[in-house]
Amino acid sequence: MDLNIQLEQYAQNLYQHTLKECSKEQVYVVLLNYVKQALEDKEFIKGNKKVYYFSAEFLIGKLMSNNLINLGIRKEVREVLHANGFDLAEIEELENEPSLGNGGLGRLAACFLDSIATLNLPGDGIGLNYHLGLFKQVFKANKQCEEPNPWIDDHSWLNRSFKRYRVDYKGFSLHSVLYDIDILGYHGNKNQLHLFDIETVDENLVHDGISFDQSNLLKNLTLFLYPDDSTEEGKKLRLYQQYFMVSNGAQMILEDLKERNIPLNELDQHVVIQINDTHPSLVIPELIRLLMLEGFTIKEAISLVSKTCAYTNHTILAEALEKWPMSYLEEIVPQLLPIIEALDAVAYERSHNHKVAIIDENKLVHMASMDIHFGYSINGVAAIHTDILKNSELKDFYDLYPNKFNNKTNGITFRRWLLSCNEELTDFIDSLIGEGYKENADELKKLLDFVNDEDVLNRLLKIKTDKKKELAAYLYNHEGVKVDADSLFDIQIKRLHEYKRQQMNVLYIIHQYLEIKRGNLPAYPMTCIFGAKAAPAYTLAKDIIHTILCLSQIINNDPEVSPYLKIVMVENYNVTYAEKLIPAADISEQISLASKEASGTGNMKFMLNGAVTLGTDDGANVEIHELVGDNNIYIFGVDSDSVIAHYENNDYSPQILLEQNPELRELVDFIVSDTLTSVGDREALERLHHDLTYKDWFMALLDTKDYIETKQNATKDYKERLNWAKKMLVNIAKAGYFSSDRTIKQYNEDIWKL
Ligand code: GL5
Repeated sequence: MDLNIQLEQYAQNLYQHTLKECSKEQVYVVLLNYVKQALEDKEFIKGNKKVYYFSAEFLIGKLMSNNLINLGIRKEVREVLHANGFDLAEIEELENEPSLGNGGLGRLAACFLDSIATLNLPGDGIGLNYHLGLFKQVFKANKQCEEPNPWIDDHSWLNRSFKRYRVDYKGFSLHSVLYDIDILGYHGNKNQLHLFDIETVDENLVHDGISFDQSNLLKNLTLFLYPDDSTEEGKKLRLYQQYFMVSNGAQMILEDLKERNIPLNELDQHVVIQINDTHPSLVIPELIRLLMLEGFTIKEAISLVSKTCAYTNHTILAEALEKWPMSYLEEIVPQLLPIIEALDAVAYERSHNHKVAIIDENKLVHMASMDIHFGYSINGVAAIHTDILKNSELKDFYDLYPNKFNNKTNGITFRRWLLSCNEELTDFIDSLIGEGYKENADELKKLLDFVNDEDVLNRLLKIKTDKKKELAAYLYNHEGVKVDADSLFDIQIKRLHEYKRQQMNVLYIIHQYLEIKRGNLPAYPMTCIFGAKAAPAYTLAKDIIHTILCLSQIINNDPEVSPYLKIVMVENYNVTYAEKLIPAADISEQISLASKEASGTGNMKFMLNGAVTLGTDDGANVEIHELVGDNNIYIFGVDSDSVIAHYENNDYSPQILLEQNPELRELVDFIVSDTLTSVGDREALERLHHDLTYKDWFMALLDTKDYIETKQNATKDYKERLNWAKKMLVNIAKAGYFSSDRTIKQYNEDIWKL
């Protein structure tokens, strides 16, 4: 039936209005209901074997535009709405962004679900339905404050399922409820994201920002993603959450097998569980426990589970490799302890090496160790990251199980990160090389034929400028800052963490500010844009945000400086914001300390949208560098081997660097200058100053000089517009490798074998 007529029918049924008579909000609901029905009508992807992607985070972003694209009706819907006086972009804007993730790890999970469905592979996500999700960031007095981020309203993509399970904790049980979100492949069929929840969550428990009674599990279990774990209660709450997720997921998997009359001893032939970082690691002992309840011996259960589970490591930072005290497990899920002890014994039998123990001498249970001993595949997320795992971080494990280790370089879904967020560029690419690249991203290489075509290069520049104008208007409306769309847009958007070195970017900004004040004007005006949330208990990260906001206040209001330099830190950076920022970027800041960024995926999104990377040889930057060549990327800084050596030899000293470099000292000292303290909180600024001076654990000062020089070179090159456009084109053309379709094909061929 004609789309217009169908939408009219929905409008009639829901509101007794014609489409034209509906408000924008009503049009959104009309469209939501129409699309949900279209998804409902799609078939589930079927197969003999299915992957379950267990993850604490699914940073799925708004879903309307992606669903329209995957249904193949976005253009048609736009026309129908337009004919009725509505703008699809405005309607899409009304959707609440689900708040189910924090950073790249969660966004990767979302890209993977899209690609799994697009490749027509059976695969579902398993996670939790956090009502308030990750906090909402607001700025007050140049500081980050946290507020609840309610995102679920009466009209959402969640479908209530009839499935329920009982999850036992020591002394009590919780009954789950399940919400599913349909995940449609591009022009294909669907899988699901399963989000477990409890009925009794009480959002009113929250007061004063995001504080709440952390002990009241019946009311708080699924309130927040990553509740503050600086207290013991907070840590335990995370453990309660993790067990809830994995127990529900494991029960659902076994129930499904039974319904299909598949004997449970064939588990590994029909199911793969991909453990996304260590948050879901308890699925291993839980599945063993459930199988034992079904009559398997522990030996049989361990063997079966070991053939079913695979683990992805997403970081080498110790803070993210979770270790749970045995005492917590005893207090919360005592039923798992004998199993974990048995696993520890098996691990020791195999290795005779305490360095790979599951339970250490301090009675801490190492989740990653359990995954590696009892998973059949261990992968890192970029070539250099996997090498570091093999050769240093997890060397003892690699020596024990060399065949389990493999690399799967991350990827991104082009449906969201090109087709949806940059239609102008998409249409232009279509006009040059056809649409084949949408199914086979490698075909983007065909763009290289145009590298000397001035018309094409000028069009690319024009599209970029248009996206910058759009962003400038948005920033004016949302942040109240006027930026010049003709300036160079330099963008660093990612979680706030010292290893990502936003503080080094701060030192660059201070350098430029001081230079401009001295009359040394930059080669080109620049707008430096940041987006980042800091974990609520991560004081230094919040200090860095504070410093950026203070700098922006000083610089943007200084008429001597602001024509050449503007600073914008966007509030509450999220997927929706990223979709506006990335198409408008000229320079993509990927400046982590080499060896520390496992992969990065923002780097890929920027590249695909024609931004040029300024980065260290870290994570997937290394692969981007190899693909585009020296001329189309700006690489600086010490390499990862030197960094690892510094840590091993414990010989890095910011103090010595500062003594030898008065210029560097001037930059660092500016953080506590009268200029900055006049608008900022002295204590916070001093804390950052002190840290950089005496600690600088992520060696920002080591690379600052090289960073500033390289960024200045990039700025000079930017002036040569056609030459710069060539770099843009090469980056787009070489981005095909970073399609998550490629990544998922590799997961399937090497690990899942669906
Ligand atoms: C991360 C890494 O830090 C990123 O480098 C990586 O790209 C991402 C996906 O593999 O995983 N690990 C992590 O905990 N978050 C990440 O972004 O949040």
